[in-house]
Amino acid sequence: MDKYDVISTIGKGSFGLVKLIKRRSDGRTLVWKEMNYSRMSAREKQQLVSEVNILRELNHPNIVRYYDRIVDRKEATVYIIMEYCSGGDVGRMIKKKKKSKEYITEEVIWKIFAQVVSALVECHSHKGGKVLHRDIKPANIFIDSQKNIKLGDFGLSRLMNEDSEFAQTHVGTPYYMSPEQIQ
Ligand code: 430
Repeated sequence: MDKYDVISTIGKGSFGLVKLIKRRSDGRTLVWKEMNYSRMSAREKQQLVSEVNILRELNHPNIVRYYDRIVDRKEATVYIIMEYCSGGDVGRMIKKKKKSKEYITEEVIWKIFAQVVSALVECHSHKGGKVLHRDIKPANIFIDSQKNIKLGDFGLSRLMNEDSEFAQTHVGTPYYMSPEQIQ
């Protein structure tokens, strides 16, 4: 924990807080997702462990980079340290554009689409089992300072390998569910 300085809070959710932090060793700006696991069920804890394990293996320019995790047993809190995407998420970008009655250009839409597809190719060809994201939506697509697109939030993702059954549970956000999930 003393390797980082907390700068501010950037977001809140049912999971906990997301904070902007600075790594002391090199001054690099990153974020951490703070999650208290004291009231989580065994299943939710397992999901959290699996999210971290999936994230740390995915190393791709269009996937939010995982750096480290800290477990504070006394506070029953895990901190997942990730890349900072200063452009925020595409969900917010759409809302802002709508409010100011601006269009997103077709060029930008294609750029976002192509980079999300690159991220998916990486997930689906992951050695050691395909990673299914299962919740792709504008709010889970982030933009970095150089306008690169990064797929994030693998909280609902599943690893599929020879010994896993096909995931049959219904998760995700209904608007963005794939036809095979709807089926
Ligand atoms: C739950 C949280 O998840 C996030 C947030 C990420 N993030 C990285 N840089 C950011 C800059 C601004 C806002 C969010 C940023 S990456 C990430 C993830 N799980 O991969 C999240 C998700 C969607 C929208 C907002 C948030 C947040 F506000 F809580 F951070």
